[in-house]
Amino acid sequence: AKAKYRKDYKTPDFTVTDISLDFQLDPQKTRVTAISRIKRLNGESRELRLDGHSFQFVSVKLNGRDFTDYQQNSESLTLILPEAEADQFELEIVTNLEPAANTSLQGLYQSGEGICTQCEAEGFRQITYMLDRPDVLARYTTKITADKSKYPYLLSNGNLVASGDTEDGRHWVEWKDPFPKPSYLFALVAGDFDVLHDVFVTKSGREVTLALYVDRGNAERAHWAMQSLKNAMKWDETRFNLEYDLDIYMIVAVDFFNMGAMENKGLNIFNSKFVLANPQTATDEDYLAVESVIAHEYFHNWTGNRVTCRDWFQLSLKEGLTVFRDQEFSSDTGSRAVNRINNVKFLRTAQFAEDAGPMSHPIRPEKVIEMNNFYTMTVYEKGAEVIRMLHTLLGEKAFQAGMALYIAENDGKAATCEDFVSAMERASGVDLAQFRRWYSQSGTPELTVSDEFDEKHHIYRLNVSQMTPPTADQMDKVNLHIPLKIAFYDESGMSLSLQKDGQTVSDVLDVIHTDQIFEFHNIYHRPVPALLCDFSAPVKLDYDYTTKQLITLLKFAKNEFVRWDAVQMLFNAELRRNLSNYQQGLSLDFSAEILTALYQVLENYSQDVELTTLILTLPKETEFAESFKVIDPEGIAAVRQFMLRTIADNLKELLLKVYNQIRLETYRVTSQDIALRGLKNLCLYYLAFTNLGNNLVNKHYLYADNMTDCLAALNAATKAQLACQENLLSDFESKWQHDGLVMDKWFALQATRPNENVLMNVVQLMDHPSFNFNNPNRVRALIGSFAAQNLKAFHSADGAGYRFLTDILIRLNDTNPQVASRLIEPLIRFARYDAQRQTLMKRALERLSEVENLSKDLFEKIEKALQ
Ligand code: BAL
Ligand code: ZN
Repeated sequence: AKAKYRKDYKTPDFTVTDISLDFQLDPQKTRVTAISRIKRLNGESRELRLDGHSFQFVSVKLNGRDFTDYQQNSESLTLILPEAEADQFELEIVTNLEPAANTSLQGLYQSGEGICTQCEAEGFRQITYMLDRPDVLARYTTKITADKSKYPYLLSNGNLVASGDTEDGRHWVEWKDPFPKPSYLFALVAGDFDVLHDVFVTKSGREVTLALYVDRGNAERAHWAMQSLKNAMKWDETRFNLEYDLDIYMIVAVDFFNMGAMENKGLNIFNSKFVLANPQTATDEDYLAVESVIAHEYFHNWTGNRVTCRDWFQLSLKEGLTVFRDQEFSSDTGSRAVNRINNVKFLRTAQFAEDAGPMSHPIRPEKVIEMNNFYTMTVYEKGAEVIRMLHTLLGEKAFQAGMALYIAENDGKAATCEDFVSAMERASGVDLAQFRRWYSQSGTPELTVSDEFDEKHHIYRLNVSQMTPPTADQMDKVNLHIPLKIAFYDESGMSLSLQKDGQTVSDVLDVIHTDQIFEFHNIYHRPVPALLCDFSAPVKLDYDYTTKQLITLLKFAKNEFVRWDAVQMLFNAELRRNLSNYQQGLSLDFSAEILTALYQVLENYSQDVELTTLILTLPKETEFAESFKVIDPEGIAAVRQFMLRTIADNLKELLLKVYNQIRLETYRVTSQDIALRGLKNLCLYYLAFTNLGNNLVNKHYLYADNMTDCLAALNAATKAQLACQENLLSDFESKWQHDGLVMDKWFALQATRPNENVLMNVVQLMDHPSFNFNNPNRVRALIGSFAAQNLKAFHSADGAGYRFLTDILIRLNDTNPQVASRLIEPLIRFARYDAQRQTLMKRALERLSEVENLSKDLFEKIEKALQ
C-alpha cells in the first residue's frame, strides 16, 4: 500500500464540468452509465487517469466512439487521449455493480430493503471510473430507473426535474443539482419509506421543502429530528448569517451505515441511530445526539459543500469547523457549561489517547495510506478546539467577520486550511503566524505552571512553561500559541480582578514562549488560581494544587467548568494515591474532606442540577486510565469500585433523599427534565452499590415509562451485579428483540459487565437473533464496547480478549475494513500496558499482519503500531 503526502499535492490536469449518471437499479445487477464533459486544465497532458475499483467494467466511449487506447489496473483506468480531442471531450463509461453483495458499505450498496450510497471519502470510485478527488467540481444530473413497487422512492441530489413509468413495472426519475460539487457529495437512495414533510421559510422568504425518509412504521420516531433540523436552519441564519440554498432538503435514515451520517448535497444519508427517537426507544442522551448530528450535517451545507476541501489532507477545514459550529449550536440551545464539560471529557480521553498512540497526526495530516483512517478525534474534535481557540483569540465579532470573508472568497471552490486562517487573520488584524503551527504539529502540549506571591509589593506571578512531548509521527516540536484563560479567587471564594500597572488586563494569557512570567498587581492575599478555564486550549496542565485549593475552587468558582475540573483533579489524585496502595497490598482510604465537599454539592443540588450530576459522576475507567503512562486495568477497576462504594455508603441517606425528592410526571425532553432525570438516575446508580440497591433498582425498572429510566436501571443492575439483573435483562430482551437500535443498548450493557465470564457471554451473543455481523451498529455495540470500554476484561492477563478481537478483525477485514479499522484501536495502543500484555498484543497484531488481502485500512494502523 502506497502512502500519499500532503506536500505532493498537484492541481488536476483535467476536470469534469458536467456529469450525467444513469442507474438501471437492481440489487443483483445495477448498470451505471456515466457521461462526463471533461476539460483539460494543463495543456500538455494527454494521459487521463481515472480512479475506480470493485465493479465490473463494461465499456468506454470517447466523443461517442468506442475507445480502446487505455491501460487498466486494480485501482484505475488511464486513457491515452488523441491530441486533437484532449482539450474538451465527452466520455461515456459503463459499469455493472452488485449492491446486495457490497458489505463494505462504500459506493452503492443495499441497506435492509433499500439501496443507498456512501461516497466520502473515496467511495464514488466504487460506482464508476472518475476523477474522484474533492477539487474536481461537476454539475450532476442523475437518472434512476427501478422497480416501482419495491422502490417507490428514488432520490438524488438537487431538484427533481422529470419522472415517468416504463412499460415493465419500473419507473424513473431525474434529479439535477445546480451546484457544482465533488464526487464525495454525490448520493442516491431507492426504497420504500414513511415520509415526514415540513417547510422552512428562510430569512429572505424562500420556502424550503423538508422531507425525512424513515423505514415504514417509524414516522412517529422522526419528529424530533425534524424539529432539530428546523432549529439548526434558524440558528445558522441568526448566528452565522448563512441561509439554505436549494428548494428541498432531504434526510434519509438507513440501518446499515459506517459513519454517523453524511452531508451529501440536499440529500443527507443518516445512520438511523441519529434520526429515530421517541421516549420509549431513545434516552435523553440519544435525543441530544440526534439534535447535534442533524445540525452538524446541515451546517456542512456551507462549511463543506459550498466551500469544500481542496484535498483530503484538509479534512479538518470542514470537519473541525463544522464540529465547532454544532457545539456552538448545542451550547446556544442548551447549557453551554454542560456541553463544554462533555466535549472536554471526550477530548481528554479519546483524543489525548490518539495523540499518545501510534496513529498520532496533526489536525492536517502529512501522510495518509487510507483516508478513512483519518476521520479521527484529532481531525474532528481537536480540529474544533483549534477553531475554538481562534474564536477565543479573536472574539465573536472578528471571528464572524473572518467567517464571512472566508465564505465570500471561497464559495463554490475547494479550499485549504490556510485559506481559512488567512481570512481570519485579514479580517481581524490578529497575527496568526505562530498559531498556524496547530495545523502542522501533532501531540498534546503540556503546560507547567508555578506561582509566587510577593506579599510586600502585592504582586502575584505565574510562571508558565510549555512543552510538547514527541509523538510517534513527529519527534521535534515547536512552541505553539496557546490561549490560557485564568481567574483568581481568594480564600473566601471572592474573585479578584486582574490588574497590571493600574489597568485591568485580559483573562486570556498568550503563551507563546518556552517559559513566560505573567505578573499581576494589587493582589493582597495569595490567591487560588483557576487555570485553563473552559479548557481554553487542548493541552494538559500541571499545577501543584493542594486539596484545600481544589475544594475552594469547587465551592466558590463562578465558572462551572472550573468547579467541575477541580473535582476531576480531586478524583484523579484519590485514584492515583489509592492505586499505589492497592499495588502494594495496602488498604485503601478516601479523603474525608472530599466526601464532605461532595455531600455539600449534593445537598445544594437545586442551585444547579446538571452541574451537580457532572460533579458527582465518577470518571469512567477509561477516563482514569488516560492519565497513566502505564495502565493497570485491574487496579484501576478495583480502586474505582472502591471509590464508588465509599461515596455511595457515605452519602447513602442524602442520595436516597434526593432520589425520592425528584419526581417527574410525564416524559418531556426539556433541559430541566433532562437535568432532573440525570441526577435522579445518578443517585440510583450510587444506591445500587448499597444494601438498598436491589429493591430500588428493580422498582425503578418496573415503573420506568421511558428509555432513559429503563436503561439507568439496567445499567445500575448490571454494574452493581444485583440479584435482579438477569430478570431485567431478559425482560428488556423480550420487549425489544425486534428492534436492532434498541438492542444495541442491551448488547453494549452485556459487553461492559464486570462479570468474570463476560467474554464468553459476548461470544455467545454473536449468535443472538438480533445480532447481525454485517451491521456496523451491532458490531460496535457488542464487540466495540467490549474492546474499548471493558478495560479489565479486554485486557485480561491471559490474552483471551486480544485473541477474540483478532478473530473478529480477520473476518471484518474481508467484509467491512472501515469498521475493522475503528475496532482495532485498543489493540494498537499496546505501549501503554505492561510487558506481558504488550507481548500478547503485539502477537495479535503480527497474526493480523499476515492475513491474506489485508486491507489498506488495517495495514496502515498495524504497520505504524509495529514499526
Ligand atoms: N463527512 C462525514 C460525516 C460528517 O462528518 O458529517
Ligand atoms: Zn462532518
